[in-house]
Amino acid sequence: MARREIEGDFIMGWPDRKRPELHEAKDGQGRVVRAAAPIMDLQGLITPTDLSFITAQLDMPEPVHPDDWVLSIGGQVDNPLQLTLEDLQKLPGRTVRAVTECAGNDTDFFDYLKDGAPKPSRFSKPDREALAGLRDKFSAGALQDADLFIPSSMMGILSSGEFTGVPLATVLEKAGLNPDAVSVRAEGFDTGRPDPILQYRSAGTTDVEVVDPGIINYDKGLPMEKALHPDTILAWAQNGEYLRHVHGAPLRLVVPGWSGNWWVRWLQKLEVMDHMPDCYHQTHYFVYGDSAEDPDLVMLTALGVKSVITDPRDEDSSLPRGSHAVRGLAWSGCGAIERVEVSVDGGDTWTDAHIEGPREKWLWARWSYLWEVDEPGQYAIKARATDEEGRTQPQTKWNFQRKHFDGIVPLDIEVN
Ligand SMILES: Nc1nc2c(c(=O)[nH]1)N[C@H]1C(S)=C(S)[C@@H](COP(=O)(O)O)O[C@H]1N2
Ligand SMILES: [Mo]
Repeated sequence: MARREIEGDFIMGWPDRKRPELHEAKDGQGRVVRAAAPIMDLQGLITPTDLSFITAQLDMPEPVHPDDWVLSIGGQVDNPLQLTLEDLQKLPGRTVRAVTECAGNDTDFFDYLKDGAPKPSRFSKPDREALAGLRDKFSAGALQDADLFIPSSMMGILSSGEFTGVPLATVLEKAGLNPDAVSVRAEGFDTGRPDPILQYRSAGTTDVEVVDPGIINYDKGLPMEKALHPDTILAWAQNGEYLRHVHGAPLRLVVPGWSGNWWVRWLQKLEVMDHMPDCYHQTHYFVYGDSAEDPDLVMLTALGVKSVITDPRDEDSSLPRGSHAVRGLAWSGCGAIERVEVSVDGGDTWTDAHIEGPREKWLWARWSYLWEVDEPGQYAIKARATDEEGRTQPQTKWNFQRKHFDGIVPLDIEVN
């Protein structure tokens, strides 16, 4: 085989192969405010920080220098506290490796599986024209920034990382929890007025009633059981470095297994409560049900269980007969991946794939399957993951905000 010349990027002055890129959107001042991670092009288990996804529900706040920052802890506690970053770093720390997946990641696959809508591509770059179309369609027009987009395909709104900080439980213990404490309201210092276009985009229609809470701070009321889990941490670092502003510096919540919206960034306040607070992003958005009027509407919490085929790809269009590695990722909101099965006949028969170690509780695992194919033809390859709790993909039904997609998406490939 002819050797391909190295062409692409210069890294540290040396020519190198083409590196995956963040699919990013900038505001009018050239600052990155949204980004999709190129997860299909990555290797290993930890997403490089430069390639991690970014999303925000409200306006991006101005950065706060850690020296000018304190975290206040109050509410149903014996000793309300004001802690600096230094104070937090004097407590016994912890590092957690976990997948962060936005509740809206892969949302368009719901329509593909349910209504036979065109198959979305996990590779499509965020599309400015599509956003302009969305603006027209929903005519909410409230996106403040002309250069802002919502990734049209809502793909790649996930990444994984190694987060370092201190367990939230340790801080709560220090403050002395009252016996009637049931939740911890975590508040960020970002503010804004929720843009109805996000709700319309989620529901795929303007025909949903959208509550206007006015200008709010981003907040979530974490139920006490999850708040006290030792892996729920207040993190100041990601992948071996202090947090970047876009990821919530100086301090963010890391809530392994639960969708990204729980991972409150830019923390300024923890309020222990004797009830579940009525947070907009918990009781109106990031809720699960058949419609906004569903009497059984519940807040979204743990992710389902999910696999993605990274090789081969729909885009490969055709492969020669022979042996091919089918490879991918699998993860769950409820623990380590126990099993991944692969079908090369559209789901009639399934074979176990090899799960590559390590299998960690909150992280994704890589898996692979050697596909020997002698017959030319059209193939649909599927992967199906099961976690250590015995939950098999998919766990999540269609829901009106189309959140937590974990369906089985066939890979269509021609062999000749
Ligand atoms: N304060 C604050 N925290 C927030 C948000 C926000 O808008 N404000 N967005 C949430 C959502 S919906 C997601 S998916 C994650 C995204 O985290 P990242 O941008 O660091 O990847 O942050 C969460 N934490
Ligand atoms: Mo999200």
